[in-house]
Amino acid sequence: MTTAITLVQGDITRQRVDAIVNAANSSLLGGSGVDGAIHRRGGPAILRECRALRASRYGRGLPTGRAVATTAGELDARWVIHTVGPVWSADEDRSELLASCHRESLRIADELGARTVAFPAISTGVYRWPLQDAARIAVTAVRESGTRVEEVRFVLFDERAYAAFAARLG
Ligand code: AR6
Repeated sequence: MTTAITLVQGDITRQRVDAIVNAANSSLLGGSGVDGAIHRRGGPAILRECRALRASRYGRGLPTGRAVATTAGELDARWVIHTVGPVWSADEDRSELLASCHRESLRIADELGARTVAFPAISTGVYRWPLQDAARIAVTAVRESGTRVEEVRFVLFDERAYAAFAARLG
């Protein structure tokens, strides 16, 4: 089955999808950017599950490039899939970790049976990944994932991010 890749400019917390991907950090305990917005709008149930994950499977935190699901709380979705993007580095090529965030998030989505999944532009905010390059890595990883998800929706916060993804999709 082919996965439709769609683009929307807007706020990921306003999307109605089966799963919303969060650009989290290893602590899973919240942050700024998308992470802050998801916890604010999703309410305390998400953080409760994140704390439980830290107390069990992920005592040392969620490693970069991996993904884990929790409830979506009050968001219009069933799950939030938390993934940890790599911090951009000019000296070291961390592209494989950014691709892994997309693959692992979709693997979890497949396990859950999610059919629609919204992704932010992982690592392009606080973690400073250049947008064009992040768009290339994200779109390629989704295309090559073999996921059963029917729609992968990239939700881009501003015009610049939208343009970078639109250029990549052609
Ligand atoms: N909806 C969609 N996209 C958004 C939203 C939103 N509500 N808010 C911001 N963006 P960032 P990162 C865009 O910084 O670079 C957090 O503190 C934003 O414009 O959220 O992966 C975590 O806890 C940018 O294009 O994530 C980590 O510590 C993109 O989302 C760290 O930041 C990603 O920006 C992760 O950094």
